[in-house]
Amino acid sequence: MAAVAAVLCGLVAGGPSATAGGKTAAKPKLVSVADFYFGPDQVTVKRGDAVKWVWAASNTYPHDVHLKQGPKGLQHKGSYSTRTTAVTNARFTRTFETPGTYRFICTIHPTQMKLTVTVLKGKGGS
Ligand SMILES: [Cu+2]
Repeated sequence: MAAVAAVLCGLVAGGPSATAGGKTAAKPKLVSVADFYFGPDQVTVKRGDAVKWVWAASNTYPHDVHLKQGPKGLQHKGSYSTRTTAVTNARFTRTFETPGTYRFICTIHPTQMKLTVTVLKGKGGS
């Protein structure tokens, strides 16, 4: 039957489909966890970007990263804090999907070690 051939031709037409979007490969912002400061102590990222904390090799005191206050409606708040109180050789990376202001401290040195992360509404990676 001729009708079958016509249907097959219709399926082949159309050419290659457009590839969807580009990869979001923005590098994380680095924050040093040191005796007794976060460096820098203020970081601004776009929504979807990550912050990576790196414990300094020169540390002689233990430190952690603890989210003291996050934006309203933030889910899984506990996942923004480390469980470790490492001295050196520790890393902690967290991706920020909820815009707003995040205030971090080291629970061992809460008055000295403070960090503010601001997450902008615009999507990162462009
Ligand atoms: Cu500390």
